[in-house]
Order: sequence, then C-alpha cells, then structure tokens
Amino acid sequence: MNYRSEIRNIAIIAHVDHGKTTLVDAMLKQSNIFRDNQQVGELIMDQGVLEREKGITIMAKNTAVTYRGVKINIIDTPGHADFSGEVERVISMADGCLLLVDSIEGPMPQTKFVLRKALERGLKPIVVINKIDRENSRIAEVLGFTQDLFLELATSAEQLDFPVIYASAREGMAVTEPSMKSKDITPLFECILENVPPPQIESGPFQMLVSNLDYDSHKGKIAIGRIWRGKVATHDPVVSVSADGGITRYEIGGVFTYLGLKRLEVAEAEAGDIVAVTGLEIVNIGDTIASPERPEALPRIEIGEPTVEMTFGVNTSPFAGREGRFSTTRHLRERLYKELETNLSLRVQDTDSPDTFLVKGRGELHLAILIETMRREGYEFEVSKPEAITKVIDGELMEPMEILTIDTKEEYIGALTEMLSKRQAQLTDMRNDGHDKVRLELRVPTKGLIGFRGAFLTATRGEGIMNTVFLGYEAWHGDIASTRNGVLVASEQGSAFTYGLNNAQGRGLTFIEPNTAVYEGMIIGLNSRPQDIAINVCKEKKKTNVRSSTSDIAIKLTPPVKLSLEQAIDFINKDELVEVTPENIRLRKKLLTEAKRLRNISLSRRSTKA
Ligand SMILES: Nc1nc2c(ncn2[C@@H]2O[C@H](COP(=O)(O)OP(=O)(O)OP(=O)(O)O)[C@@H](O)[C@H]2O)c(=O)[nH]1
Ligand SMILES: [Mg+2]
Repeated sequence: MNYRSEIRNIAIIAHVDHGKTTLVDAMLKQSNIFRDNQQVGELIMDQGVLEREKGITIMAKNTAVTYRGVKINIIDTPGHADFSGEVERVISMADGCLLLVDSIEGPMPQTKFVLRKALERGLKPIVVINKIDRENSRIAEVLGFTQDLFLELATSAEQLDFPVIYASAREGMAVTEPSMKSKDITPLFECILENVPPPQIESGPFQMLVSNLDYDSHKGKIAIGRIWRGKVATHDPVVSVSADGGITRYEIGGVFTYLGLKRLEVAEAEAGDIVAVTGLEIVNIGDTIASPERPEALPRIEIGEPTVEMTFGVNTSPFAGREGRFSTTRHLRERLYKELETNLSLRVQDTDSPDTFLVKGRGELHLAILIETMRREGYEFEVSKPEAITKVIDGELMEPMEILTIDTKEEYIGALTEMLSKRQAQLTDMRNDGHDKVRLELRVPTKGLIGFRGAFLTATRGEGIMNTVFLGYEAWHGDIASTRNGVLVASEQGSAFTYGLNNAQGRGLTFIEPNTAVYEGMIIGLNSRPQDIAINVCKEKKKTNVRSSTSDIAIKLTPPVKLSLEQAIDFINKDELVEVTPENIRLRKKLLTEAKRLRNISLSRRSTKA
C-alpha cells in the first residue's frame, strides 16, 4: 500500500454548538490563507443565508489548509440531530476526525451519535475539549465522560487510545495539557499530522465516490468527493455509475482541489485527495465516477431513515396566488423532487391527491429549513402538522423513539415532568450539578416531541436547553391526547380591526396586528379554552359621529404573539394547516367555514360511536 504523506483528510464532528465551525475559523486564519488586511469575520464556513441567520451549520462543507507542507482537507459538519444525514453523507471522505466536546456541557446525545458513525467507519479520532476559556469549565470531568463514551462505542482496543487536545476555538488556542499556555493552535495541527493517517492510495484506473454536489452558472454541475483510486485530469473520459447500475459516459470538464474558501483548478489530481470535478450533468450523490476501463461502483452512502413526515400542498387558501411566484402543482412537484438530489435524508412521495406531496425528514427543523428555503425562493404552498412516521413490522405497529436531554434549573422540574408524562416520556437519568442546574434524560416517542419545543421554552422561561437524538423503533405506545387549547378563527374575510381584535383578546391570545388581511377560517389566536371559536375580527365599532379610526385608537391592544415558521408548524393540530408564502405565514383550519367544521365534528362523533 502507498500513502500520500502530504495530505490528511479530517471531519469535524460534535454535538450542536460545541464549536466546530469556530475551530475551522481558527484553522483557516492561522494557516495564512487570507491576506493580512482581509476581513473574514466569524463562522466563515456558515455561508448559507439561513446558516448565518440561525447561527447553526445546516450543510456539511469542505475546505482545506496547509500546515508545514501538508494539505489538511477539512470537512465541517452540522451538529444538530436533524441534519445528521449530512454527517453520514460526508464522513466516508475522511481518515480521521476531531471530536469536539464542550468543556461544560460534556458529551451530549449527538456527540454519541456522530462518534459512533466515525468509529464504525474506522476514522482515527482526536478528542478536542473545547471552550476551556469558559468560566465554569470542568475539563477533567468532561474528559472522564468522554472516555466512558469511547468505552461504550469503540469497536477495537486501538480506538480507546485517542489523543486529547484542549482548546478555545474562539480564542484560537490549543494545548496538549490543560495547564499549558499557548498563543495559537499549533499543537492541534501537530496532533493531526502525527495521529491522522495519511490517505492510503490504490493505483489503477480512476475511481471516486460523489459525496456532494454544487452548481455553478458557468461550469454547471460540480461533483465533489474523494478519489479512491488512480488519477483524474481535464478531458479524461469517465463514466458515472448510478444507483441502478446504469452507466453514463462523460468527459471531465475541469478538476479542482480545495484551499481555504476557494476551489483551485488543477491539471490533475490523485487518489487520496478530495476534489471537485465538472462536466458530468446528471451525476448524483452516492454515484461512483470511474475510468471507463474499470467502471466499478464503490459502496453507496448509507443514510438513516426519516422519522417525521408532513404534507406539502398547493395553496388552497382564498389568498392563493397573490404572494408567491411559484404556486402551481408542477412548480411544487419539481422543486420537491429536485431537493432529493442533495438532501439525502429527505423523501418525497406523491399522494392520492395530485396537489399534495408527502415529505419525510429527520425532524421538524429539517423540514422547516426546507420550507423556509422554498418560501424565500418565491414558492407558496401549504403544509400540515408534522407526524412521526410509524411502520408495521411483523404485523406490529411500531413508532420512532428518541432520547431527550434537558438542561435546566431545578425549579422547572415539576412542571416539565407533568408535561412530559402526558407525552409518554420516561425518565432514564437525572443528574444534579450540585447547584441548581439539572440534566434530565428521557426516552420519548417522536410523536410526543412534536409541538413540545414551544411548550418547553414557555415552561422554562427560556432557561432550558433541549436536545433529541433518534433511538430506534419500538412498539406503538398508544395515542396522545392533544394538549393544546382551541383556536380563535376569523369568521369573515376582510381587514382586522382593533375593535374586533380587542374582542378576540377577551377570549385568549391573538397572533395578528390590526389591518392584517384575514379570511374566513384563518386562525388569528389561541383560545383560553379547549374548543375553537369563530370571531369576527373585521368588526368595526358602530359608526358614530366620531371617526371609527380615532375611536379605535383609544383601545389599547396587547401586542400579538408572532409565531415564527417553526413555531407555527409546532403549533398546529391535525385539522389545521400552515399557509406559507414569500410574504406571510398564516395559520388556518383545513375546513374554512364553521358550518363545515361543525358537520365534521358531528360526523366523526358518529363514526366513533358506531
Ligand atoms: N467561550 C467560547 N465560546 C465558543 C468557543 N468556540 C465556539 N464558541 C461559541 O459557541 C457558539 C457555537 O459555535 P459554532 O462554531 O457555531 O458551533 P458548531 O459546533 O459549529 O455548531 P453547529 O454547526 O450548529 O453544530 C458560538 O457562539 C461560538 O462563538 C470557545 O472556545 N469558547
Ligand atoms: Mg457549525
């Protein structure tokens, strides 16, 4: 076997927010990639609009730095459990990984998930205890927990012998012993060179696995992946091998390697390196690109199954077609199926209704990000309440289960326990930090977590953090009764008036401002009782000599509760929809008129009695 000693390929993996992208910042900044006066800012790799807005990584991305003549290809991955398909997609490109662990939080559910994936793939791990600058960091303890995790997950004794680096990604420093001082992350670079094996190469005809796709308006489709065998050069004839074994011939348009934020065009590239190639129009992630001499497929990328589904339908509200550029079935269908090319853990299915598609993802956030992206692209559509995906195995109904971890203050435990038991959660562990902080670990059916996040934040007054990770399928635990109150529903189409909204506020919370356009059946608030009520919010105060607008002003409304897209999806019940357009997010009843809704209730009562 030959090695390429001038290359290292590493993936950076961790639980959400433990500092992966910040550590990549430090690696980029300290390897002289940028000009001295270049303003690069923070979280450099998080270039997606939603990534920047939300401060989280959504897609895995490649970059590279050079250190002492060695090129280190770096793959930054997302830590949020909903995007774990991204980790599965890219991890096969690496030979080693940096497992980051927050020096206060310690290993979290997603730390375990990603470490398991990395060890299964045989990646050489380096543990990085990060954020050691934080005031209450408990480095020794966190290292102990991390060692326990390795004991649980290691597939060979060798994997237990991992190097540890202590770092503050934010301050751009790393050391090999917590007591040491350093001005930079040199010890981390040295540790990578020393411990991560250089890529093994096989000589022979060219072969690479496509792990990612990108588009360029000039160059067209760009296929990204690691070369496993041989070399590739511009104009080389190649074939792509698709999932069904189909072979398509192409000529390589260009070959690129990574350096910093750029892709550099090179004449040729060799096994062991991570490259981007152009010229292949219909290649997909998971396909192999190979020399026509030996068109053998590499094993395809395995991605965990989706756990949550919801419908995406053509907008059927009375305001349909007003605000979106793309609103037809054809638009919606094409866009959703296109998403499958890069969003590997997503599934899309046609349904009995030609205007509605079933979309399955790894969690509510996974689906919410797709909805938000489409809305910004100009699409308008309606979505249903997310539901856990059940399946029947050997005649038995099974449902997905998750591990829920909660970090909060002791005082909220009572309220949380009550909420969680209604959602069929079972407490499996509770740890106290000796002050007033606790960590709870629970097993919960996925269905019990839908709509939980909002309630959780309210119950803990924003002083709680919750994380979930997929556990597996278990026999159905039974139905969960809806815990939400009824809604306030507009009874007429028009413009909401302060007077009408004031009446609504006598019944509960409202979601809209005065002058908002409403339609019959649109949800404008939350009732303080279990049933829905229809209210005419377009009602003005009876006309007197005084102009109505001035008398309106005299009424002081409580500011409305504005639901974000994620909150809206979390909020709705099965008989409701979220209408999504580039300009608005509206909530509505599926059945818009009160008469239809009442008839539906009496019909369903009759059918349950029968
Ligand atoms: N105090 C301190 N904060 C840090 C450190 N590293 C990262 N942070 C902060 O932690 C937060 C999350 O950092 P990110 O780098 O986005 O974390 P991430 O692991 O990439 O997060 P995801 O990609 O969303 O999973 C940011 O506010 C960082 O500024 C550190 O060493 N010390
Ligand atoms: Mg990140």
